[in-house]
Amino acid sequence: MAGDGGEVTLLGHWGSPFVTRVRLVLRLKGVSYSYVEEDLRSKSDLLLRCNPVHRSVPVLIHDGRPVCESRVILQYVDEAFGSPGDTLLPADPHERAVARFWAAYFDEEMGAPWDRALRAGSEEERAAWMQKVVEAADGLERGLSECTGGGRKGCFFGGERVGYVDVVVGGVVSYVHATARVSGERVFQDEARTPLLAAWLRRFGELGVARELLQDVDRVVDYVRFIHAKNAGKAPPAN
Ligand SMILES: N[C@@H](CCC(=O)N[C@@H](CS)C(=O)NCC(=O)O)C(=O)O
Repeated sequence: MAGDGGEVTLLGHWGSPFVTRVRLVLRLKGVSYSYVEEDLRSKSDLLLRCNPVHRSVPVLIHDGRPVCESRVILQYVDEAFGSPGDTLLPADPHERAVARFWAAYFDEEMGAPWDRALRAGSEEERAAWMQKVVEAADGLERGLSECTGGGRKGCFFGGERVGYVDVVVGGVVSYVHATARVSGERVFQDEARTPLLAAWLRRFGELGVARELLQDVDRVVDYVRFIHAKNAGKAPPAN
């Protein structure tokens, strides 16, 4: 039964989209867990012991054994909890490979440049990285179309229900809205350019699990402005 089989602890940080995706999967799989908020400027000994290689959150500790890297954690939770027939990743090996492909695409082609944009030292540099994110959304639109038969099988990457890729992408939803407010880039929100992603964004945001767990957008807006100012060498606004 979900949640059975040992104590579960998640080391996280409220602003991290990688942590958000883990919180989403734990809730979707019905796993009870304790949450420990990390100060990333002064990491705990527990975090450094559990993730000595990357020293990053999220880390999931199950029965004393750490699992690191968010996509690895999602797959671990999917396999270790819940009933075997009720997984986020599809049962069919080819469909599973397709889901893993698009999850990796999202992290590499969208998440990585988005992070560079967040930490850019100038407005020009930030805009150039965001342009890469917006362009990569065209590829993700293709992925959503592939996973849903052009939208005929449902609006999520998992079809009618949320699957692995939805959780991976779902971690950034508050950043999508915060980015639109801070710098005007409408990632996923362009109905003409990425209609399936625009519908995905609306439907995902309406899910109970998303309403409950996604970060407050106002708080993310302040956080994004704080990081922009810090990296531009200006005195950051009070956070
Ligand atoms: N590839 C990692 C990325 C995790 C990551 O970048 N976490 C950030 C927070 S969003 C972190 O802990 N950074 C450590 C630091 O700031 O020193 C994953 O998927 O878990």
